[in-house]
Amino acid sequence: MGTVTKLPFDAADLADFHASQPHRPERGDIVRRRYRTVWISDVHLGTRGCNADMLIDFLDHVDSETMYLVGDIFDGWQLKKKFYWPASHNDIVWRIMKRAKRGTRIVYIPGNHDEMFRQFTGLDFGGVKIKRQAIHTTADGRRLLVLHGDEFDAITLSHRWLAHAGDAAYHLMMTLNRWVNVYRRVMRLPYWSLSKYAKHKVKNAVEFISKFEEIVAHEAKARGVDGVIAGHIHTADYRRIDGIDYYNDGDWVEGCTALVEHDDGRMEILHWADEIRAREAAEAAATTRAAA
Ligand SMILES: [Mn+2]
Repeated sequence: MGTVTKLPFDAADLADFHASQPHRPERGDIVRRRYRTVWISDVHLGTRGCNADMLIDFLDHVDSETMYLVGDIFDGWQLKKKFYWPASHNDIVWRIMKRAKRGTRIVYIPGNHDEMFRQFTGLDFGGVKIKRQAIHTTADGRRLLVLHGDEFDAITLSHRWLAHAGDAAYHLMMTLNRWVNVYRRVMRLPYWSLSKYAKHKVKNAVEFISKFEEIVAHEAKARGVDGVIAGHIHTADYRRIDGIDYYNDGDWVEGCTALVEHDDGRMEILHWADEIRAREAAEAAATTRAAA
């Protein structure tokens, strides 16, 4: 994977990105919820699978002192095959650069799909620090190792071809997922993840996920930290494994989840489709009350 992937912009221009204008302006009427820390990963910008609208909504409603981008933010593999870059994807980059400018500490840990950023490890693009891994200290004093998680593919997948077969099957699933949700939107049904549903039905996938979680936790234990935060497998989770706190922040392709830390160190997984649903239900109820 040593080939260079062309990005929709020059990486050096990232520092000036906030000076440009977003296609969709930020909502000025929203008081943002504030957390100590936010972790997101597996956004896969540059693919149709990315739920950009949902992530823009999240970024417009949530703020934090620190934000970790835990890899696969861009999908260089797909961009290389077929160039796809809608305005909404630019708007996400713009929002991230803007919050860096406003003073949010942002740490970007590239994954395997955006490994072209790994060559910039140690550099700072307009307040976004690129790191290979990080140690995060929570408000309640726990030391958590933050990494993407593809480091363990050699152990969790016995052969490289299996990873790529998985990649093809995965993109087929994403296409189906998209059509299922176009239909559901037309029918005014809430967002539903086909692949998330399938994953929990398929025994192999369940085994793969738990094996990944155990291996990552094992590595954290060997490193002498209290816990670990990963992405990569698109499965948001919290588990206590062998004395280690294992967290996964999920993804913005299927689950649309983020991991957050409250001011007291308490951690929570936010399911953004559920948050939107609850907000819309509350708004509809308020409208009904106003009309009555
Ligand atoms: Mn990955």
